[in-house]
Amino acid sequence: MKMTFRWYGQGNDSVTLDQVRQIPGVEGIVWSLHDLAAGEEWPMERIMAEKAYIEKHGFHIDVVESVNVHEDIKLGHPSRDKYIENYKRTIEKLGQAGVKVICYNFMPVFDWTRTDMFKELEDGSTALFFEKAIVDNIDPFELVRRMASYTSELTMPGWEPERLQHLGELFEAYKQVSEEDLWANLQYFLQEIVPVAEASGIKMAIHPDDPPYSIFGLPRIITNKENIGRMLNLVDSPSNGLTMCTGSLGSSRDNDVADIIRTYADRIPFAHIRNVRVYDNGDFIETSHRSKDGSVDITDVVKAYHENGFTGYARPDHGRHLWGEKCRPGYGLYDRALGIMYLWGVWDSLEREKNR
Ligand code: DNO
Ligand code: MN
Repeated sequence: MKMTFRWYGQGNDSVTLDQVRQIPGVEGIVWSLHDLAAGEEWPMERIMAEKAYIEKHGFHIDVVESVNVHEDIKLGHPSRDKYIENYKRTIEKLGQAGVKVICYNFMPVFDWTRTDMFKELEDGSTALFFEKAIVDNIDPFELVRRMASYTSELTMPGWEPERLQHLGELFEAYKQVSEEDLWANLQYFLQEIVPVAEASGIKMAIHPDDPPYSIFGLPRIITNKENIGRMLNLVDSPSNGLTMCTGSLGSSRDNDVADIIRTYADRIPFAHIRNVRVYDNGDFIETSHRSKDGSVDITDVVKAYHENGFTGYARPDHGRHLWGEKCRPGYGLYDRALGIMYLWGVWDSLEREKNR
């Protein structure tokens, strides 16, 4: 397991790389060019500048999260071919720069969805929260206004203002797109890009939908074990893989995340490990990594990776906001650092057992 940490770039993150350096066992920075719009071809100079900055601080740049997919690709519009060409060129350039894994998602309109970014937990810390009744009862415009009220300083990936400007048109367009259409559009995309990824030494790793079910009537397909199997079979190649996110899949009680890991271990180049507490009414809140604190058995998750000899990349994904830290929602320093130490604690004990 190669430990990494997501970082949003200089001047765009409350955390510095010198701070990340002090978290035990972190070798790589998970990065992106966050100011570029979905569908744009990434300029080589920008890639090389980011690489130089991250490497100067002693980290590798093996994992990019995300290269976002333009909505026209997900919608299957004729203009998709132009955006797929740009995507291919970006994959090639990232391969030349030494990148090994590209995380992306195929969620229509919204990336991850929450109703509250700073919901208080029993211990006084705050965390990302999803109240199902709110999402079931408000319209998407209201949700966007709610999310936007948290984004004053740093824009949140997945909730970029330019993407959301066209919300009305997007919802109109997706009325024509069924789940099966979305599958066909994903297949078209993968058949085009996976050969380019193979030739570039890159593994594509799709991120599951968060939460893993339809919201606002939009189709969502990367939601459970069966659908992940279907996705992997669309193009049967090691370069067509999964970002296994325990928090996203774990926010539905129907998913047994450790079982999903055991089933698809050889197709998981990138692990997002975090815990989430799911309530009977479908609400969920992000918690500490500790198994006891949430509904996901993180100890068993790490065990599932360990018994499969996992050599891929992992990151703690989101954390709570602790000790008054001012940071991007879910992306503070402290709780992610604590999470990493929990993951190493479990991993190192398993290593010790194995070598006994
Ligand atoms: C939530 C996060 C996601 C992820 C994107 C990747 O679990 O990991 O928001 O960054 O979906 O495209
Ligand atoms: Mn994730």
